[in-house]
Amino acid sequence: MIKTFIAIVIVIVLAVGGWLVFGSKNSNPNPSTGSGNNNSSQSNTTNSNQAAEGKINIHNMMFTPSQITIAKGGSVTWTNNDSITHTVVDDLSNVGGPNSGDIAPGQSYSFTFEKTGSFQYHCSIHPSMRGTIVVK
Ligand SMILES: [Cu+2]
Repeated sequence: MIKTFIAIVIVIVLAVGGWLVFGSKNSNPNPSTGSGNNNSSQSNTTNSNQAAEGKINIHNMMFTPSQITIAKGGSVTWTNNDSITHTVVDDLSNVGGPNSGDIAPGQSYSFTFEKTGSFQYHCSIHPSMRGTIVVK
C-alpha cells in the first residue's frame, strides 16, 4: 500500500510538474504578445518624433534644432558650445518653464517638461536666439 501511495504521489508530482512546464509554455506567448504591442507603440512614438529626452546644441548664436518634440515628462538638455554665455528662458517666464540663468561656454542646462504644450523660449542676452519645445 505504501509503495502504491508513493507511486501515486510521484505520478501527481510529475503531472503537476508537467502542468507547470506546460503552463509556463502557454503563458510565455502572452507576455511576448504584450511586449510586441509595447514595441509597436514605441515605434509609433519614434515615428511621431516624440522622444523622452531632447538635446539642443547652442552654437553660432543659435539653438539647434530650433524646434523639437518630446514626450510629457521628458527632459531637454541645452549645451552651450559657443564661446560666449547664453541663457534659456521661457517666453512666458511665469509659467514654470525653463529659466536657466547663465549657461557659460561648455556648460549644460537641463529642464524636465511635466506639462504638455508648446514652450517658446529665447536667450535673454541675445533675444534673437529663439527656440520651441513641443511637449505631447
Ligand atoms: Cu545668447
